[in-house]
Amino acid sequence: MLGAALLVLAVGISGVAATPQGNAQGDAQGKESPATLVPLGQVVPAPASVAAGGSPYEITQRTRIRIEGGPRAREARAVGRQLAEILRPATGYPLPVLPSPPGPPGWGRKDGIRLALDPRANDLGAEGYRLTSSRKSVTLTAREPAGLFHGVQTLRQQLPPRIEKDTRQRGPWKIAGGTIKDVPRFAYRGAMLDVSRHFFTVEQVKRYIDQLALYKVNTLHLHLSDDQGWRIAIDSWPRLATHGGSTQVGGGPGGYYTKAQYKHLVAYAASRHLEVVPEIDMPGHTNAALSSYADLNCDGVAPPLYTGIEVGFSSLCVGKEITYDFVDDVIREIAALTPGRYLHIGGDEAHQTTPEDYATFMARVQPVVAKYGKTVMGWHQLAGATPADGAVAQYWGLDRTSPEERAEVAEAARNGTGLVLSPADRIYLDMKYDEDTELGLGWAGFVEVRRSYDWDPAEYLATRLPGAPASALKGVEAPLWSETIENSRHIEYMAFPRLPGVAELGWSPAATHDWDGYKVRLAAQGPRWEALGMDYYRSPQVPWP
Ligand code: TNX
Repeated sequence: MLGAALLVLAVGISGVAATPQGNAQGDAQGKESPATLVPLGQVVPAPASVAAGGSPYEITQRTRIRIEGGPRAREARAVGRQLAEILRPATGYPLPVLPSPPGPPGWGRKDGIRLALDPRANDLGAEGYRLTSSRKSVTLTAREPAGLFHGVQTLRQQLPPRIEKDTRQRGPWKIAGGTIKDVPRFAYRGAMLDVSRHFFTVEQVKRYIDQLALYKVNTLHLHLSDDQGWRIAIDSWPRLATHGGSTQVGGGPGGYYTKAQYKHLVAYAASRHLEVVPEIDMPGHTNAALSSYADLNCDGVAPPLYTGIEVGFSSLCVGKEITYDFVDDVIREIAALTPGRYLHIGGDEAHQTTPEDYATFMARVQPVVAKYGKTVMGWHQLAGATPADGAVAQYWGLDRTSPEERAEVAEAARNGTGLVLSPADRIYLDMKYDEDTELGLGWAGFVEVRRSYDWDPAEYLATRLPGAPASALKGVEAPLWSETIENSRHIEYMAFPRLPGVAELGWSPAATHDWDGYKVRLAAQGPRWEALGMDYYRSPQVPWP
């Protein structure tokens, strides 16, 4: 409530304060004025609280980025450098990153942009930050580097969209005055990319990571194996990648990540404060593995590689011991590449497996994940077996999902299984926006921008999964399945503008939820995506400038 009141107040005040400089909608002619001042807090996701007021801060030729990191100065400096790299191309300013104090003579200690790590700032938690902006300085404070990084994303959105360009642009570069205090609603804010149906290169995945980071998404779930392709090198079973990864939907060449490439991706994500959750989908969705090793098949015959888009036809052989040798090797090697907590074992659409076999399989496989120090994640069908202690189930149901299936998930949640919500008819980024969308699938219905944003995770839990305790809810994740998605342009067209809405559902307090306000903040992102060279769907529901 307080958050909402502050936000309303903030919009009111900054609206007035912004008048002399123009506002986010541009000048009287409707063109973007170079003096545009983004009202404080008019960013995505909406901050928890905003108190706008006072003079703006202007970044100039003389602005310094000062680091106060104490014993963690190195981590704070890394975020400071990232900020400088964002701001330098368009401003053309040197923006040195300096320790503070003392700094070079002639510069007041408090001038410039300050990034401060404060170990006592427990109110900011693991990811929160405080941003204060006034005539002399902008200060970002956080307890953890992730908080500083998220604060940098806010600061970036407070500047005009052309700050994102890689060539010098006209200033001035002003940040509205006031204070933002911001902490996330949920700890798990994810996006999933299916690199199996179509393979995406390291560069393409890094591009998506950067786009996710801009909206404070902190988890990248990589769907690394499916019927159409196995995308990660496993030393003890080399044909998984070399054969199983050799093609993709439509019959193109496919591909896979070497361990060095995968480690590089994980490190790149970590530098943007995202944790990678690797998924090896089992026992179904395994044709690429079954095709690579005949012994994994119950009949000992390897099927051909598959390049279509059907689901539910493959299964590991639950009754064979070699299956569990395979699973142990794969999980061991992937766990060794994974600094994050979770290892996702899929478990969806195992239509060739009896419920008994499914339960047997999961009872043997889940302890292997624990043995290698990881926590089980699975699609919500895992609730049909007995989820391991601390497991997290990813709910991808929709309004027509049966009451029995929901009850099973709710019961697992009562027994301690965590839940991440990915309702297919709300936040599956591969669903078409409407009947004219060329990319994507339609099995969960059309999902326009408003539909993907305009729901509440806690209310969803209470109404769709009654009996599941609110404490089970870890957050939300937007999956992007890639049956029809072949390149970065396709990823961007389907993810934007829906992904920022999911990010906001994960980050912003429920009190800020408001489609009419959101669509205006979202619209202001369009020019930013254009400046970044991104594609997006020009939804008629959004008042693009
Ligand atoms: C269902 S969601 C699947 C995927 C498909 C997706 C297409 C889930 C756990 N399984 O295998 O790619 O639909 O939307």
